[in-house]
Amino acid sequence: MTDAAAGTLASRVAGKDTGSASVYSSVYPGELSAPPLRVRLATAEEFRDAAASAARAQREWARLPAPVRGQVVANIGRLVARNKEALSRTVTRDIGKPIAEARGEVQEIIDTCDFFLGEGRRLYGQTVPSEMPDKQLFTFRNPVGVVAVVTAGNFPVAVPSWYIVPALLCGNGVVWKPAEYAAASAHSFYELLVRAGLPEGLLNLVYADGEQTFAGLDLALGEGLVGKVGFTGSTEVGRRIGELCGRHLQSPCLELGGKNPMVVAPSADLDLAVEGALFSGFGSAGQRCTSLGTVIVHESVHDAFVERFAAAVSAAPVGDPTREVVYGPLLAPKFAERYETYLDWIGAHHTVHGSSAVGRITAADPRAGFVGDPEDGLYYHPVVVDGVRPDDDLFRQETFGPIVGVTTYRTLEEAIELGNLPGYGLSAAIYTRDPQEVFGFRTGNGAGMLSVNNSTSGAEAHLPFGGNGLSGNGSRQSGMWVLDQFTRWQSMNWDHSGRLQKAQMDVDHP
Ligand code: UN1
Repeated sequence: MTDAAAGTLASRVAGKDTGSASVYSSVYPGELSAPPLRVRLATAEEFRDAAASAARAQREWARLPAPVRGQVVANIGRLVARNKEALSRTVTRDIGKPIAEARGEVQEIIDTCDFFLGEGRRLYGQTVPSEMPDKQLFTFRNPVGVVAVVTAGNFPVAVPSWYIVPALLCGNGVVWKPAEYAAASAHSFYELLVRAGLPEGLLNLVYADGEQTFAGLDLALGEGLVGKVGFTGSTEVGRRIGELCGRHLQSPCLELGGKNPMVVAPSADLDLAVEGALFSGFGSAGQRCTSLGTVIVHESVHDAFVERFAAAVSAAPVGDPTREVVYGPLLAPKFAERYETYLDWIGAHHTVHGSSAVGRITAADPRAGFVGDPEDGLYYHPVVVDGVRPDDDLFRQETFGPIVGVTTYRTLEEAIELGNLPGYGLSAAIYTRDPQEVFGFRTGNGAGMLSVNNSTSGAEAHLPFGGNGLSGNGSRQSGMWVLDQFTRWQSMNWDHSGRLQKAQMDVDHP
């Protein structure tokens, strides 16, 4: 996109240009020399104003019957389906996600709309028996008001849709702050959302840097403009969001990082496990929150697994994301810096532990990590580090890059303990043919999402998505479970006895 087009985009999405806010230059990570997309960043006050605008529009919106709001969700799904290829290409061209994965991501929006359009006719409350005669109890779901959605750029359209679609369906307004480096994807999705029939001001897209976002959230929460914050991103930022919301007596919906383990048991189909490890370890360059962190392989099959895995990783095509590749460039320079730090660490430690880095890389020199010329784009080699140990940084920290560790275990208990050790709890997988092991793993592993003979990535839109521990505060996105995030229960009792019946006191206890 040219600077001229970018200027138009910036002023359209960030509101009036006061000249006071800074500008972010979003670079296509696959071609660093291409002209950047320039995005004007909002101030904290503008963020608050966007929330206030959503709050004003929300009152009318909430009065629309839920099935009618469901029709708007259906429109969103139809529009996205009609523009699937264009939106997928925008995502690829914006963040370097391989086109096949970008299409999958856009499909995830369509699936989300599919699910929630029906929910408009089902936003059930309950009728509940009373302990007294001639009295009836009810429950209702009320919208929370305005949902502030703050999202990462690795899933720049699907993950935002997990919040925005059900939030709107439930009768809320939305202020959405996407990652600046994924501005083009956010803008394209925003345009489709608005075209689907949302009233003016109900959904506001605001680009802002981290500090202005925090300050803007603080203002909006303080003034009672925001009823829920939904955040997908790093554990570190999630912690700050949690602290901020706590000060305002709110609990956010948090979806944070992961250090997702894959256990490969003695009975596992090793080829299937290798395929799963390649997809979840290196697909999207390991930049999904569900990406594989460590393979925990039984010592009896370790050598066979590592040999096949290293061969598969070495053969994996990396490069131009418009082609059939396992992954393209990293998302943005800050993630490349992080990859290089880990590469340094691997270079300094792997010999100390007597282990070896396999795949395409054995050197400590960060430049050795590049595929092609570093000036071209943020293309990096995949790295498999065999022999990671429980006290290694690489074992405990989310790398958010194309680096996978391998370690061994002897008993299932040990494998479970190793999987839980980093303290995250998003996704975990086991490859086994033994049902006893499946259920032992299920009860022992602390993750919100488990896979059996399948990779750690690839959640479906109608299952609860989310994690525990460092991966989140137990809140769940997707499916019917998310309704509890974007509505608040209200109860009502209706006494038609014509007299004052007192709960607990006017009841005969046999
Ligand atoms: C994320 O990385 O924040 O299950 C979401 C998956 C994808 C969603 C990942 N459907 O890997």
